Amino acid sequence: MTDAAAFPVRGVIEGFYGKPWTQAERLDMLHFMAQHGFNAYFYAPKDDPYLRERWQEPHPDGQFAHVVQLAHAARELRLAFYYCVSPGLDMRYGRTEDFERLAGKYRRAYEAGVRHFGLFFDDIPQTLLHEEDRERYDDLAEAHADVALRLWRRLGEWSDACRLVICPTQYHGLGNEPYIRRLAGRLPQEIEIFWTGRFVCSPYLTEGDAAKFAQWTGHHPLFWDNYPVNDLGMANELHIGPLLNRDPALWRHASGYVANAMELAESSKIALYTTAAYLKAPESYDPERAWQQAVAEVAGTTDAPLFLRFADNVRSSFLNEQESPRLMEALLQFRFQFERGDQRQAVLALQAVFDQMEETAAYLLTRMQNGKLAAEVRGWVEKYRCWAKVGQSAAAMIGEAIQGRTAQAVFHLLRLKQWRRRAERLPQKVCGHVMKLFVDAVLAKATRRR
Ligand code: 14T
Repeated sequence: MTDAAAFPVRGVIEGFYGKPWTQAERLDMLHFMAQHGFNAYFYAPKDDPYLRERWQEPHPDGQFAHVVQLAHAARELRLAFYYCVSPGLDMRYGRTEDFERLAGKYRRAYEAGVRHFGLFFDDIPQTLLHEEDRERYDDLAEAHADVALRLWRRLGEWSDACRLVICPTQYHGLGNEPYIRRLAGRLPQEIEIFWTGRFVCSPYLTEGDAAKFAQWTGHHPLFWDNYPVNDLGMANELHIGPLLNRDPALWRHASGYVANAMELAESSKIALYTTAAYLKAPESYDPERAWQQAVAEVAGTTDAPLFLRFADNVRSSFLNEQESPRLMEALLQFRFQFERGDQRQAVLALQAVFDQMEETAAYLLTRMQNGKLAAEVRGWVEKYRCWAKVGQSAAAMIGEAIQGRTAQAVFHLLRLKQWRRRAERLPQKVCGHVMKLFVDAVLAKATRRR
């Protein structure tokens, strides 16, 4: 299978809630994307007010100049630049006046050379807001289809090179829900429809689901994958693990695949690198191998081994339940050895594990080559360091206790509790429940002994 046969659209969307990327971050991301085989960038930050709350107003000149600069940079790099407007918070869908405002918004981008457009109806109320629209349309789907079709016609009058992507209000599910069927049924196949899969954040995307969506709606879905995005309720997770559980045959029924990125632009490149590997050759995608290569490229080959050691403890996301697999293994090993008899040996090995963890954290906090990556992940590495200190204290405590040195053991117990309090005050998710479970078990034993 060749590249061209797989996903026709291979994109990244700046579509998260939170601080939009800076212009420098965007330009850098466009280069990264071009280097790795992506072919489309979607400009849709939720917090650019002129795309959403104040969609009716034109971007101020300075900000629009940035949009134009991006569009030009994208063209140089042979990437499609999608300009995405979300009028659904207050648009009166049936009013000519509102439609002309909307069309004017796209026209300005068109005149700057943009040919790819997004019309987004996501994250708005599920019902028609205005009395006049309720009189005019049967339902929300009919209103959205009407606006989309009028826009599609208008874009066609400007140029037949124009492309249009719709984000429906209901963008997840099976594709057989009334809204999406009524909307999609009215739109020609050339208008693409975003879909996040069964869920907003879908743990799996399968060929079967994509095929059913296509059957129900008559459109091959344009997958909007909410990974690695970490906004809203996911803000304490750092999504730097590999893309997982996307069906190797997904492309057979998809018009494309677009990854929603994190506000942390540099860190996003790690997951996006693995996404690019998946998109290039979905059938032979090897997540672990792609991940190692991703970290080698983004963190640099010198730092990659230490960075990977850390990254193994920030795996949890809706894609992955199992946190800190290597640490977990070491802790199970410790319990086994300790209970089997060779307690001193077990404690020494445990100490080595946490010493290495502490050294890794200290290195990443002070000496990383990629300063931007270091700054973005700092909070998570600090948490990692706290857990290392907790572990070191626990190991030292156990070591003293088995030699009957109670006073020394109590000293380490107090240090353990101090570091644990510090760890618990940091909101970042690191090591999942692995360290907490370990510490609880150790403390339960320690208090039973005395
Ligand atoms: F339009 C979409 F396809 C989509 O996924 N929209 C948003 C997206 O911008 C956001 O980054 C993403 C991840 O949090 O989820 C969607 O936003 C939501 C989803 C919810 F379930 C916002 C509120 C929700 F309750």
